[in-house]
Amino acid sequence: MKKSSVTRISTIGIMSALATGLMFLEFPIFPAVSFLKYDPSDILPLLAGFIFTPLDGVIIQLIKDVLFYLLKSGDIVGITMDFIAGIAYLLPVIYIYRIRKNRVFEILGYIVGVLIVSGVMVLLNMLVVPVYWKIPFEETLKLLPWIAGFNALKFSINSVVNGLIRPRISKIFEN
Ligand code: RBF
Repeated sequence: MKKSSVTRISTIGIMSALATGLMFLEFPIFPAVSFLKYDPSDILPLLAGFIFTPLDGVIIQLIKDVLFYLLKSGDIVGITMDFIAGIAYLLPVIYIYRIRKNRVFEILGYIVGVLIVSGVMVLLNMLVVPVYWKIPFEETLKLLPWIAGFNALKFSINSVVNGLIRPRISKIFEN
């Protein structure tokens, strides 16, 4: 299949719809931070970033978050955090892969992406959680390892799944 603009735009549409549906599968991982929920939807923006451009990945992340906000969550803070996390992971992964398009740089990208998103989201949660849950900063600090662990786990799972399916999916779009 050629990467024409028709292919690109229709694929972005299908991937956004699929990602929105996948987000409904969300579930908490750690009881201490049950407001952090895992869902596999971020894999689709990531795939699009690999197949097309990083901007296409960002567009799918945005569409699925806006749709999920409207259809289910209604929580602007939660959906914004999900969006920022998705982007903080996707951009390093894709840009590192673009330096050399091989398996080594792909895996290096996953590792750096997981480290960056975990660091960014820990810092962001330290600012947001005290206001969102109206708890003192010292209480929030106790959640730090869980928040770091959640993000590391969520994006490691996504990395492994993406690493397994991306080569097959990318092949469909080669001409
Ligand atoms: N999602 C993440 O992937 N990483 C986070 O660090 C993260 N922090 C959040 C903090 C708060 C206070 C809230 C409300 C949500 C956060 N989310 C985060 C999003 C959450 O896991 C879920 O996707 C959304 O709340 C949509 O249900």
